Amino acid sequence: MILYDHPLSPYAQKVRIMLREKGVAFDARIPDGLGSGDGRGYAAHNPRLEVPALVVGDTTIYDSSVILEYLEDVHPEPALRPADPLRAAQCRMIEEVCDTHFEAINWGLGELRFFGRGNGIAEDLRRVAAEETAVLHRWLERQIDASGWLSGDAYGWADLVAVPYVTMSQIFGVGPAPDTALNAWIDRVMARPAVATTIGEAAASVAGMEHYVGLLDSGAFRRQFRDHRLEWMIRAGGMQVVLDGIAKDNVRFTDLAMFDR
Ligand SMILES: N[C@@H](CCC(=O)N[C@@H](CS)C(=O)NCC(=O)O)C(=O)O
Repeated sequence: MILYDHPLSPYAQKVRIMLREKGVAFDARIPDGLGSGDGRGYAAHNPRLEVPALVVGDTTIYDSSVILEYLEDVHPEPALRPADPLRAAQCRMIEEVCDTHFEAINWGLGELRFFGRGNGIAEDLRRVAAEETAVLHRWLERQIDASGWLSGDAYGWADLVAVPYVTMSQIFGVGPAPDTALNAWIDRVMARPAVATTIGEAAASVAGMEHYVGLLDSGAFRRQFRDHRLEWMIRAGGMQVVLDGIAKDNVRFTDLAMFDR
């Protein structure tokens, strides 16, 4: 199976973890031009020009949540989605909150650190990010079951979809405090080889990202400021970052023309 992804993408990490939990071999590839908005080639797989995308025969499935549901359907063992529909719905809610509100904060921190945005206001944006991350950490902590897992009485869906986001906040220096239940949960989840391998790959890829600072002006990147990410940047006080990015053409929005190919 070919998986178009990037090791630092939390959406891709969700898929890598599930494939590994289910023992499905995959060949991970970074699409040419990822992050540039240039759709020649990769748009045929995913008109949103995003990773992850999983190639299954003649079909490419995109959107990490859709991919996870597909994998659970075709590889039901070991089961990661709880059998109880209510518990499964709770897992999907945790996934939705992490994929939208949590991801947007980490992404904002990445724009500052890896792409050098936020001239003059970077510290203010980082402070907002730290405060908001703490809110979501507290929310996640309240979702932990008496069993110690987010998914109910066993490790599963909600644990594997949340761990890329919480460990990313650790990478950005705003992880949960050592004495918290959420931090203990990270240790528990990281004991899974599928998780440890995937999160290890993400952490190892950070060094490569540090080389991107300064490349924004080269035109190599036109970063995708979409939905929750755009909202976060504006909400946190970074409207000027958006305006500067548009003026310099290193910010882009969804290009619907890609769906017309
Ligand atoms: N809803 C999508 C979001 C995927 C997404 O935003 N991926 C980012 C990487 S974290 C991406 O590929 N962005 C392309 C770009 O920045 O050009 C999913 O769950 O798969």
